[in-house]
Amino acid sequence: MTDPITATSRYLAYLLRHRPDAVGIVLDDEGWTAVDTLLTATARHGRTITPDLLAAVVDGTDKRRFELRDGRIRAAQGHSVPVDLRLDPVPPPARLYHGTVARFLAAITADGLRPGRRTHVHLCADRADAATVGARRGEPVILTVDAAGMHRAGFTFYRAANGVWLTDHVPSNWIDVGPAESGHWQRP
Ligand code: HQG
Repeated sequence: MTDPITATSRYLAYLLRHRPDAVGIVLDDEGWTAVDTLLTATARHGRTITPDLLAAVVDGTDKRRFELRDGRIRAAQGHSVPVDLRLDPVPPPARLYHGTVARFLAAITADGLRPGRRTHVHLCADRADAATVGARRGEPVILTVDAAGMHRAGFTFYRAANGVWLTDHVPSNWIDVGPAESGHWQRP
C-alpha cells in the first residue's frame, strides 16, 4: 500500500503537471492554481486532501515537487501542459547527469536527449539522484552531460525551485555514456 503522502503527491503531480482538466481546474500561464480551488476540485472528485496532508506533501517529501506562494500552488517542474515557469537562465555546473535505461540509448545516441512529452529535458546535479530517476524504469544507466561546454556553446539552462536542472535538448555530442570518473568524454 502506498502511504497517503506519496499517493497524494503522485495525484497532485498528475493534476498540476499533466491533467488539470481531470478535476476541471485551469492553471495560469506560469502553472499556478489557487490552493482553495484545487482542494475543492479534488474533493468534488472524491479525494479529500486536508490542509495538514497538503502541508506534509509540500514540505515532507524529499523532492519538493510543489511550490506554494500567496495561497497558490504549482508543480516545480515536470510539466507536459504548456507552462512558462519564468525561471531565469543560470550557468550550470561543469557536469550534469541524466538517469535512463539501456533500451533508450540507441535513440539517445541518434537524437540526443529529448524532452518527450515534457516541456524540458531533466538533469541532476548529483549522480545518485540521476540513478534514482533511471531506476524508475529498470537498471539505471547514468549519462554525463558536458553542461559547461553546452553553456559556452550557447545552450540555456534553468534550475527549478527543487534543484532539478532543465534544458530544451541535449545533442548527443555533449553526452558521455562512460563513467564521469574517467575524466574524458567518450562521445557516442
Ligand atoms: C528518455 C521524475 C528515446 C529519457 C524524475 C527518459 C525526473 C529518450 C524518458 C522527472 C530520448 C523520458 C523526469 C530520446 C530521452 N529517445 N528516449 N531521444 N531522450 N529519452 O519521465 O528524465 O518523481 O519524461 O532518458 O525524478 O525520466 O515525477 O523524463 O527515460 O526529475 O517528480 O525518455 O520525473 O520526477 O521520461 O524524468 P520522463 P525523466 P518525479
